[in-house]
Order: sequence, then C-alpha cells, then structure tokens
Amino acid sequence: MAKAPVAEEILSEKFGPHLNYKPPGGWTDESVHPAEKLVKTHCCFCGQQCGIQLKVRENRVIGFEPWEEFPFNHGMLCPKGVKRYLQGNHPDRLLSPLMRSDQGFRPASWDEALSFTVSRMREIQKKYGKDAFAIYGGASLSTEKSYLLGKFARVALGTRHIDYNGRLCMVSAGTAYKLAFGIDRSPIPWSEIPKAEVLFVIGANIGDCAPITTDYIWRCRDNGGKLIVADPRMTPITRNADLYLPLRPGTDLALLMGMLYVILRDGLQDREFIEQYTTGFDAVAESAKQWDLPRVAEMTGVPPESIEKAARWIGKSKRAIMMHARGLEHQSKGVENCLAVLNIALATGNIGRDGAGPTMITGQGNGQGGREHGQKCDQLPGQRSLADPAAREYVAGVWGIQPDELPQPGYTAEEIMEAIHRGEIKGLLSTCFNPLVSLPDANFTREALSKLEFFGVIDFFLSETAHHADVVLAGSLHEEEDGLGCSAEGRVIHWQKSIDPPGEARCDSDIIIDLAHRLGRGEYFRFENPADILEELRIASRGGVADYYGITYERVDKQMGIFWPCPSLDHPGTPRLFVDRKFYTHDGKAHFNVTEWRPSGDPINDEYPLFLTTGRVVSQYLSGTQTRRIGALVDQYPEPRAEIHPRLAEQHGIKDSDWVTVTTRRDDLTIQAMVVKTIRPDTVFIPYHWAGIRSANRLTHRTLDPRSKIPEFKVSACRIARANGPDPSPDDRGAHKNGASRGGA
Ligand SMILES: Nc1nc2c(c(=O)[nH]1)N[C@H]1C(S)=C(S)[C@@H](COP(=O)(O)OP(=O)(O)OC[C@H]3O[C@@H](n4cnc5c(=O)[nH]c(N)nc54)[C@H](O)[C@@H]3O)O[C@H]1N2
Ligand SMILES: Nc1nc2c(c(=O)[nH]1)N[C@H]1C(S)=C(S)[C@@H](COP(=O)(O)OP(=O)(O)OC[C@H]3O[C@@H](n4cnc5c(=O)[nH]c(N)nc54)[C@H](O)[C@@H]3O)O[C@H]1N2
Ligand code: SF4
Ligand SMILES: [Mo]
Repeated sequence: MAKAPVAEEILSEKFGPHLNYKPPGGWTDESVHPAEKLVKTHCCFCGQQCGIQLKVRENRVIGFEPWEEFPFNHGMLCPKGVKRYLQGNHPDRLLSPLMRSDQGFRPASWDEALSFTVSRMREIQKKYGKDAFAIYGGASLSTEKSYLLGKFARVALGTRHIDYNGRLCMVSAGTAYKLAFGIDRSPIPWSEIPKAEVLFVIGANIGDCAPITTDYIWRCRDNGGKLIVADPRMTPITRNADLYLPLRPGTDLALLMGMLYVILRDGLQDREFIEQYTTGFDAVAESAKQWDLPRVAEMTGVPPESIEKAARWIGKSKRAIMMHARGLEHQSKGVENCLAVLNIALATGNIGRDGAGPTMITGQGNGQGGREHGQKCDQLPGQRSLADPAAREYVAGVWGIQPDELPQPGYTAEEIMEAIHRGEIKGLLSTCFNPLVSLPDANFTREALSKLEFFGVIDFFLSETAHHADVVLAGSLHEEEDGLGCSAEGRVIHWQKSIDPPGEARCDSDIIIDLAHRLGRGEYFRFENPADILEELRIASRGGVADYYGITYERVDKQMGIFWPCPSLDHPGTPRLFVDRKFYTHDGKAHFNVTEWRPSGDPINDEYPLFLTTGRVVSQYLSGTQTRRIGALVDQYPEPRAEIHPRLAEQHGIKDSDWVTVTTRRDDLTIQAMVVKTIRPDTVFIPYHWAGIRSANRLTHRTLDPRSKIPEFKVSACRIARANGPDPSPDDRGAHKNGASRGGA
C-alpha cells in the first residue's frame, strides 16, 4: 500500500519547489509550523497595500495571518496576497552578487562587485560626460529607497537621467491631477466610495487588479449606488453594473467629451461651484460643442442612449465618484483622457465634499510613495519640481550642496532606453525594474540593452533584464528592510522589517549608500538605517506639496496609517483633499483644461484591422518576476492567452484553446486563444506578465503621450490567424531574431 503523503509533501506538490524551508532537524510537527513572531506589515503586490501579518521563524517568513484591525482591508486578501509570503524562500533567490564571465554569471564578493561597478561608472562618466550614466528606479521600493535613489543620481553621480517604472504606470493620471489640482494624489480615501450615488469606473479592471476595492464598490451598491463601467472588456465587476459602455480601445476622450456635451446641453453643471472655485470653464464648454452624440457614438461604438444615460446619472446625482486606471491612461492621449474625467468632475462640482470626486487607482505596491520624493526625472522630494529655482535652492540646502550642482531634469524611462539605443547613454544601473518585459517593443529594448558599455542591476531574482547585466547586486525583499509605503488612497503605511536578507544578500539601501561612499560622496550619505533616511526625507519634503514632515514610523503604527500632507508632528493627516475647496494650484482654484483629440500612434488599417490591448490577470503581478515563481499562482493562469470574441474566432476558424498568431507592425506572438463573449469583437486582449516568446510587449509600440511620456500599451493595431502550434524554437527566438542578446531571455 502506498504511504500516505505527509503534509509537507502535499504542500510541496501543491506549491512547487519554492516551499523549500526546513528547520535544521526537520519539522517536528507536520501540520503546524509555529511562528516565533507575527509582524504587522503590508502586501507587496499592488497599490492597495492591504495589511497582513507575516509569520516569522528562524529568519524566514513561513506564512501569514490576517490583520483584522487594519482599516483598509480588515484582514481580507486577494489570491496574490495569500501567496505573497511564498517568494522569500524561493531557491532562485539571489544570495550573493553575480558578475558576468565568459561562462555566464559567477558569484562575486561585495567588494569586487561594487568596486567594479564604481570603476565603470567613473570611466563612463569621464569618457562621455556625467549624463552618459543613467539610473532606473522602481515603485515597489520603499519611499525611503526612492528618495535615496533620487539623491544618489543627483548628488553621488551628478547625472540628469534618473527615472522609474512608474513612468509606465501612474504618470498620465499624475500629470492631469497636477494640472487640474496642483497635486498628484487621489483626492479621496476609499471610505468615500460607499457614499457615492453613482460610481463611474473607466479603464479599470477592479475585480482582477484592485480586488479588495470591489468590497467598497459592493458596499456602494448595497447603499443604492449605481455602477457604470466603461471598458472594451466586460471585466468581472461589470456583471453587477447598472450600465456598461463597451467602448472601442483608444476612444475614451470622445466618450468623456460626449458625456460633458450632454451635461452642458441639459444644464446639469454646478454653476455656483464653477464660478467660485474653478478657472477655464468657458474654453472647455466651447470645446465640448463639437462632441455631439452621433459623432461620439460613431467613434466609440457605444450607443448614444447609453452615453446620454451615463452623463445624466452623473449630472443629476448629488454625489458621483469617477475611478480610473491604466485602461484610460496607457494611451498616447492618456493625460487628455484623465483631464476629460476631471473636467466632468469639476463641471458637476463633484470634488471636495463627501462621497464625491475623481480618483485614480494607483497600481504598484508603492506606486504612490514612489512618485513623491525624487526618483522621477523632473522631481525633487515633496513632489517639488526640479525646474523650480526655489525648490532647487531648498533641497540643495538640505543636502548641503549648491543649487547649481543639481542637474537639470533628464529623460523619462522609455526616453532613457531610446538614448541607450542611439548610443548617447552608455551605462545604466537599474533597481526594481524589469524593462525587457515591461517596456513596449521588447525587441527594441533588447537591442538597446546589448549596446550598453556597463549594465548593473539590483534585484533579488535574476529577472529577464538582469540576464543582460554585467553585475547583479543581490538586493532585498519588501520584508527585509523597514520603510514607508503609500497606498492608492494616499495613506502612508509602515512596511515593518520582518527578517534580514538571506546569505550575502544586502538591503537595497545599504548597497546604494555603499556605492555613494565608494564614489567619494560619502559625506552626503551618512545614513545608518532607513530611519536616518526618513529623518532627512521629512525635512527635504517639508513645505512641499507632499509634505511628510509630521510622519514618523511610530505615528504611522499608532494611527494605522497617516494620509499626507502631514506638515507637523501634531497634524492628524489629510484623508480627503480640498475639504475647504482650496486647491494646490498657484491661484488656489481648480483648473479646467481643454483637451485635444489625437489618434493612436499605431492606427488600424486593412492590414492590421483589429485593436490589440494588453493588461493583467488576477493571479500574476507585473513583469511576473515574482509571481511566475509562485507555483500556486502559476497554476491559476499558467500561460498568456489571447482573449477573442466568438464572432471573431469564428471568422478565423479558431476554437477555444487553439493556437493563434497575433501580428502587429513590430512582431508576432503565437499563444492559445481564449474565446470569450466578454470582449468586443474588434479587440484582442493579451496579459503581459510573461517574457521571451510569451511576451506581449514584443507586439506593442513606442508611441508616448507627449506630456506624461507613458507608452500606449492599451492601443495597438493587429491581425490574427489560426496557428498549428507554438513557435518551434521557443527559447532562442528573441535572440536569434535580433542577434543582440547578451544572456538568456
Ligand atoms: N492581479 C494584478 N493586479 C495588479 C497588477 C498586476 O499585475 N496583477 N498590477 C498593479 C498595477 S502596477 C497596475 S498599474 C494596476 C492596473 O490595473 P488596471 O488598469 O485595472 O489593469 P489593466 O489590466 O492594465 O487594464 C485595465 C482595463 O483597461 C481596459 N482597457 C483596455 N483598453 C482600454 C481603452 O482604450 N479604454 C478603456 N476605458 N479601457 C481599456 C482593459 O480591458 C482592462 O480591463 O493593477 C495593479 N494590480
Ligand atoms: N504591454 C504592457 N506592458 C506594461 C503594462 C501593460 O499594461 N501592458 N503595464 C505597465 C505598468 S502599469 C507597470 S507598473 C510596469 C511594471 O513593470 P516592471 O516594473 O518592470 O515590473 P516588475 O515586475 O515590478 O519589475 C520589477 C523588478 O524589480 C524587482 N523588485 C521588486 N521589488 C523589489 C525591491 O524591493 N527591491 C529590488 N531591488 N528589486 C525589487 C522584481 O523582482 C522585478 O524583477 O509594466 C508596464 N508594462
Ligand atoms: S489587493 Fe493588492 S495589496 Fe491587497 S492582497 Fe491583493 S495584491 Fe495584495
Ligand atoms: Mo502599474
């Protein structure tokens, strides 16, 4: 008789080899792994920042417990959150620095890896100038690390070029909110959502990408609120929507202007509010006149009655909330689209009061905190502008340098890759970013990486991009260093250190500080720990829009989060912005902005007659470096699939699970079809969490929004054809096609 499997075997069968933790003498109790301590911290897998308690034993995270008291999620977690703890003990974890050799990577000592990195930085800057070396940061980094990286670029390296992966994410919304309100933060905390009479969700797949937010939406509906969803796909929450607007990809601006047209035509605007608290209304009202319903219906594919209904519901309600995410923003007119939402909010007076307001759903773990304190190419701490002489003078003073020593604003993330491609930038240090998978037009990115004279990466896994590096510095996971994060709501929270980095791996901030010292700039980086960095950040942000002066770890722990701005130690924080209807603009008013229609950078035609749009599935996170290593998540959605409508499938003789080749002007991709009725028949959707021959970004294009510089991930032109099977030479394909790869992937 076969031996019954012990609990551990069942677990490893279920979760894969990553569950490799064994205490020295083996488990004494097969079913219970008692924790030494529970650490209150947050999930790293999205901007919701749900509270979670990590179970720790022998410097390992071995499980989790819900954190019922944390006010945002009350112990609830989504499918990624409950598996979050599994990445730490993964056998792929980098345990020491790696250096490229003729035979691939070899482990190296920290001294060797860092000395080499610094010598290459110096050589490149000496030969080609300071700006020939660029830095990439990331919004999964703690706020302290983002601050440190911004200072490192400007003070230790003296380069103009630092930008971050949030450039692919939050910048269209951020640019628009700054133009309208002078501040880049959600104006409302999520506790406002259940109070709305109408919720308008546009370009956001809340069920899959902000799962805990669905709870707020259901509470709104339980209170009688109406739900409107605008998306080319019927996302899960659409099942319970009162109105669904299935717009054609890339036509949001037309839809929103059409709604404004109806609001103004029917006199549903809030005249008193417009008069007292805003500027620029007349020009926007004038521009709305061209967006009559027949034209808008024609462009968007949405029935005119539905557009009218949506506009009237919002216009007639006392409290409306508009929620948007990347569907609206990943477009060559992402900023215009967001401005159009804000124009509707302003025209109807839906801002600065209970249960009302527009809000953006921030994506990455620290998508909000990571865009506040200087890792953006044009930014100084406190959401100050690097181009503003007063801001330069203030921050230079805090840092102990002269204002003219601060470089001018540099290139954005995709622009950095383009400058690498044309040979202007020669060296790159990338922390917390996997550009080969996440930037558009992956073949171009691969070519660019192959041209670098030096490429260093700080990561805890060997990401696909890291395969192309000369040096990989083994950094730290979320739970291995103390730090602040900021959630989509604007709530500053505390990521408590739970364990030390394993093996020779080091905390990210130690690595950056060590590099600064080796570059001879140690006097500006006298930080022993994240608390020291926070002390300086508080002062550097003081008086800025994102004022953190009143925020300390102790206060955050006590209040379970503090909403910024928080200018003094006795300030309670600011959950809802603009309570007194004072805005952060130069005149204190909210600004209407005229929007301009712009076609997609990759228009459809007879050869490429379909829209390709890309995005996410619930079980995977971003470029997948982390979640593709967690077996229990991989099982839920193992491979990318091309979602297509039954009608389109039939036209091409495709059945569910058949192989299909999707071709754009850049490349083609052969994956299995997922035939679903929940997508427009002229649209193909592919999730982008995979690399190499499964990478959706081989298909996307490099058109950027001119202001935010976000890529147009949501709109490409494509065609499809039935295929017989997967690509025959999967793993080599990218490298063969371009001959450019220095490593794998
Ligand atoms: N499970 C999971 N959750 C995540 C992430 C993840 O990778 N996985 N990532 C996090 C991050 S960083 C982000 S940015 C957020 C992203 O969160 P979302 O923006 O909600 O997710 P996406 O899938 O990128 O796109 C959202 C929706 O836009 C729709 N869409 C496509 N084209 C258009 C268009 O032209 N107009 C409109 N109106 N809609 C369109 C898509 O059909 C999709 O339903 O999710 C966060 N949460
Ligand atoms: N086609 C298409 N492309 C897209 C999108 C889309 O919708 N469609 N969405 C875009 C969006 S919204 C986003 S946010 C980007 C995300 O794109 P990326 O930022 O490239 O994705 P990540 O998977 O977060 O990559 C981060 C890397 O940093 C590492 N990392 C994570 N946390 C830490 C840390 O604390 N320290 C260190 N040192 N390393 C860390 C991870 O292991 C991973 O290798 O992708 C964009 N690309
Ligand atoms: S909603 Fe986001 S933060 Fe919350 S558990 Fe899921 S992935 Fe983690
Ligand atoms: Mo994102």
